[in-house]
Amino acid sequence: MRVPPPLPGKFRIRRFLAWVTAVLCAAVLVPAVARADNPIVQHIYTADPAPLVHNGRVYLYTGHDEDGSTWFTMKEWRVWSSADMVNWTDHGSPLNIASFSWASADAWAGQVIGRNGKFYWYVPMTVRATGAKGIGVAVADSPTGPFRDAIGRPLVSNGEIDPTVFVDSDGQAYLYWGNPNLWYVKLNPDMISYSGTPTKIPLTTAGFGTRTGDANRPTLFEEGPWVYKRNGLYYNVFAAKCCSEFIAYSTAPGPTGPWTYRGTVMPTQGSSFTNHPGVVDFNGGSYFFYHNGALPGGGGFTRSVAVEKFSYHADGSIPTITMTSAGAPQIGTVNPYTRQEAETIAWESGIETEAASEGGMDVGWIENGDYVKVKGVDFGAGASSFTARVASATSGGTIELRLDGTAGPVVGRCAVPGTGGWQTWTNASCAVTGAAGTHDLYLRFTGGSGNLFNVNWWQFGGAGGGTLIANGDGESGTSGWGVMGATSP
Ligand code: FUB
Repeated sequence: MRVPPPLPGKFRIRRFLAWVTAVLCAAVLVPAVARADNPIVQHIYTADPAPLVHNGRVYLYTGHDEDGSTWFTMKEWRVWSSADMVNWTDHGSPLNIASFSWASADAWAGQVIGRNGKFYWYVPMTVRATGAKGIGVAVADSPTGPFRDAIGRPLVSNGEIDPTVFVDSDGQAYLYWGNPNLWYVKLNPDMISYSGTPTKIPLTTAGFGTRTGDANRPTLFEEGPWVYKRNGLYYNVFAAKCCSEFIAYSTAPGPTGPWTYRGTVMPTQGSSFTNHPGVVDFNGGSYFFYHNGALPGGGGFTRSVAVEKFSYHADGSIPTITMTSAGAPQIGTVNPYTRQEAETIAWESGIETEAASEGGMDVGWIENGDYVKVKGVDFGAGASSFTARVASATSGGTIELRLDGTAGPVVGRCAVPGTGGWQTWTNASCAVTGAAGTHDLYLRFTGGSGNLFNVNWWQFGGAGGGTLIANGDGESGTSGWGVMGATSP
């Protein structure tokens, strides 16, 4: 049992609640074993998922609910990515309210799409000059950014939110958004301007279901549209009814309708009165992203993004999907003999992440007993060494390498020295025995009191690998994060 440490206010509430949960678990003798992998991110609250498949990875764009929020207090957007749907790399925040000189607040639900070798991120915010909601567009050369305001003003601003973007097979791009209405406009090929004027999609009960009890909103459509095409059928998956919301969908023979209501995708569940859909196909499977309030301290304004795998019915209809704490199954295994980012995580306890001076992110704010779980690591015939890139402004500590649980067998203990600074990096290495075959790897951190050290990346050496190589990495966006068995869609 550990007393929650003093922390900047930003982290205090969530970590205190995590500590309370840990104490309660200990009190009822819950064993320290492998655990669920949903929600996807545990070290911050995330909301409004928008997945994008690119070059064999799923990039996940989310909002960020501030700790202790009592409103949708959201200042930045975040990027995560995975090649196996269970271990997610934290790419930090390449876009925030300050990226848009004309915006004042509310980094709410957006979506990213790739086109012409660039990535366009459509996001709703409050327009400072009017106080109304508008939608901005940011552009980047990589899915992880950096993103910059593409036009220096709102692309559209009619007081409504939640853009979704879709490029049809004939090359015509559409931007849809709305709450309480549902709008679309045809984007030009440059993706940062449009032709014609924003048009309202008729919200009929045939198209979007029947809501009872709200004379102002006769249909179920509330917000958060997610539009895509599959096998010639156009889908609009959306947050329905308020409040609490559930996820419903409609289909159409064309991008602008006519829409037919098709029913529930995900019932109201999960301790958050909003939900928000994101749907992709990846590596031969279909995945539904959503959010809930499942983390300690979670709720309507402290939400977390999660994912489930599903299969369309033969007629193209979407099954009813239920929230789980297990999440999607892993695709392939992780190769420990290539460099892995420390911020590639299936589950963690106690850590935070931050920008690393060497590029990308590192795992920091580590205290005694904190851990990072990496799921499904294939050690092959066996590992013989471990190296981690570490930094410590104090006297360091130890990385325990455990298999299959925080109390699982220790296959190595790596001493981390003080390095003279939290961003003064050195390699710490140690011998490894007993790590062969496929296991969940737990990096469990031990030491004295207070913050111990930071970890930027790690890599094993041994039978399956060789000497340490500094290859590309997940931080750079598209290469090098080795997952054996995974293929591009
Ligand atoms: O996250 C703020 C708002 O809550 C989003 O824009 C809506 O979709 C709802 O999830």
